[in-house]
Amino acid sequence: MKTTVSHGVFALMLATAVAASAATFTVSPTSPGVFDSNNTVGVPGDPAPGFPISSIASNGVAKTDAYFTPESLFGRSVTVGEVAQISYWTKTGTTHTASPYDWALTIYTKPYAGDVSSASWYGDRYGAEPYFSSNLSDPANTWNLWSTNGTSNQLRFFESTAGAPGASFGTYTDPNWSTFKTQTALSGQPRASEQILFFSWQTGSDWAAGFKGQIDGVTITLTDGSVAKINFEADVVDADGDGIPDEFDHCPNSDTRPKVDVNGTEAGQTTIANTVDDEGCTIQDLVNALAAKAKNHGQYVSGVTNLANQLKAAGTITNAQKTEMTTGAAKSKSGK
Ligand SMILES: [Ca+2]
Ligand SMILES: [Ca+2]
Ligand SMILES: [Ca+2]
Repeated sequence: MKTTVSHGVFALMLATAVAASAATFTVSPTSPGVFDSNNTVGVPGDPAPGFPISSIASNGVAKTDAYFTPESLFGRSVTVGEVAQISYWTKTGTTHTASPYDWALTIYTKPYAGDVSSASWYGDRYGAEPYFSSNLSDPANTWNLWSTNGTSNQLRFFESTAGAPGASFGTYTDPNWSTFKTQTALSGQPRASEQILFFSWQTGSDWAAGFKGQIDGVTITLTDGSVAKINFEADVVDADGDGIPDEFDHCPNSDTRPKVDVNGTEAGQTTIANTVDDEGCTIQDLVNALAAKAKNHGQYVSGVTNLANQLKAAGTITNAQKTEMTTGAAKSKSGK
C-alpha cells in the first residue's frame, strides 16, 4: 500500500516537472540575436546576488533595448495572465529620489484584432519604472531587487501603448502586476489573454547619455511553475584560449604546445599531453617556470622531478611518463 501511494506522489511530481520549464540564459554585450546591446559594457567581478560572475552596464552613450521572446525563454508562447512574477536587479550611483533613471521593464504584446496601437508591430505596451515602485528601499551603489511581488521595491505597471487614448508613462499610484494583468487594456480587451511579444529591459533615449547603471539577474516565473532566468555577464576574454578566463588565469599567456617538453631549448617532446590546471597553467608553463628559475642544472632537474611526482600523485601522468620527465630533464642542458 505504501509503495502505491509513493508511486502516485512520484507520478504527480513527474507530471509537474514535465509541464514546467526551467532555464538560465547567459547574455553578454556580444550575445547574438536576443539582445540589442550596442550601448552596454561588461562589468567583470560585480554580479547581482545569485548571478555570478559579472554583470553589464549601460555605457553612458545612448539607449539600450534588451528584448527576449517568451518562445526563447520558455520554448512556447506565453500570455500576460500566465506571468506570475518578474524580478530583476539594478545598481546605480544614486537613490531614485536623487535620480529616477534606471533600467525599466517593458512588456510588448503581439498585435491582435482590435488593438489600438499606432505601431503595427505590437498590440499593447506595458511598463514599470523602478522609481515608481512602492516601499522604495534603494541605497546607492548597491544591488537593488525590483519585483512584481516584493514587500519593498514592488513594481507598479502602466500602459504606454503608442496612440492609445489614456496611455501614460507611469505614476506613483499605478497598480501592481497582479492587479494590472487582470484589468482591461486601453483597447477594451482583457490584458490577461494577450500573447506576449517581448519582455524587454531598456534605458531611455532622453537620458541614456550619462547613465551607467548596471543590470543583472532577471527571473520570470509563470503560473505553471516555469522559471526563466537571464544572467547578464561581461564577455569572457581568454587570451591564450585555454578555457580559463583572463581574470582567473594565473598563466594568462600559456604555452599550449600539444605535448610537454622538458628538454629546454633542445627538442625533446614527451608523450605527456600538455593539459591545463584549474588555475589556467599548462604543464609546460610549470616546466618553463622551473627552467627560468633554476640557478643551475641540478635545481632544474630537482624541480622537474618534484613536478613529475606531483603529477603522478594526482593521476595526471603515468609512472612511465614520470620517468620520461625526470630523465628528459637530466639529459637537457637547462641550467647549464
Ligand atoms: Ca551576472
Ligand atoms: Ca586563459
Ligand atoms: Ca593560461
